[in-house]
Amino acid sequence: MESTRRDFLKTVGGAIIATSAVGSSLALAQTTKSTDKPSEETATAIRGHELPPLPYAFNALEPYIDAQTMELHHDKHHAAYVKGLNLAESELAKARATGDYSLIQHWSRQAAFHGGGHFLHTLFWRIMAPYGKGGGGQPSGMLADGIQANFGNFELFMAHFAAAAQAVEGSGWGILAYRKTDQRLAILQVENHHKLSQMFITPILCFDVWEHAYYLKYQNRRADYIKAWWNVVNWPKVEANLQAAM
Ligand code: MN3
Repeated sequence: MESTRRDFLKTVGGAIIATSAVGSSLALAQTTKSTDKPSEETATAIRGHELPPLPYAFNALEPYIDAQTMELHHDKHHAAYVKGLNLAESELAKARATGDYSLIQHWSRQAAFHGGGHFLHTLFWRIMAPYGKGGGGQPSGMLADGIQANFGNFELFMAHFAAAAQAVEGSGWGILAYRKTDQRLAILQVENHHKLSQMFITPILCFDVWEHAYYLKYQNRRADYIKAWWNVVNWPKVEANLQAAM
């Protein structure tokens, strides 16, 4: 067993070196060998992050979010975060393999930034839907109950969330998260993709207020973008996220 583990680590170490170039990808991932029983070793096999496809067409969120913004945002910006995360993780893996941790602070920061960017964008695409086809309206069920219990009512929640998103300093996100520790919903302002985050939270709704998310259509009018965005929020999906987080 011990030698198997050593062989595995050696293999992973080899993979680290072999895939350390830009664009390579390393990540903690589930086992991919369907014939093998999952084990501690295979459960930590290394695999890259990939850009997930948009769940709808670039123009699906018109007129609230324009097609050109969606295309650039997904194909260029999100893709860059995936690439950045893969690079950071491969460099960290290289550091483990070589024992050279001289750039540990740099690559840890890069992993936090690009990892936050990748995972938040992945959530962002999925909590939106075309207006009238999943997008817009109001939350119901468990999510509506949670919003009422934590914020008073939906209008108060919207006002709080919009104010938080509006006031994010520079680039960042408004986030609605479930905090398992005390079973509360919380609204967060996140700068960049990771700063001002709280520990022990699971984002269930996130709203990109980087200028790349709205500048082509709204220029500097972030407030107008926020107001329009409510029309494409997919509340049933947000509720499903809450249930999954609980
Ligand atoms: Mn973005």
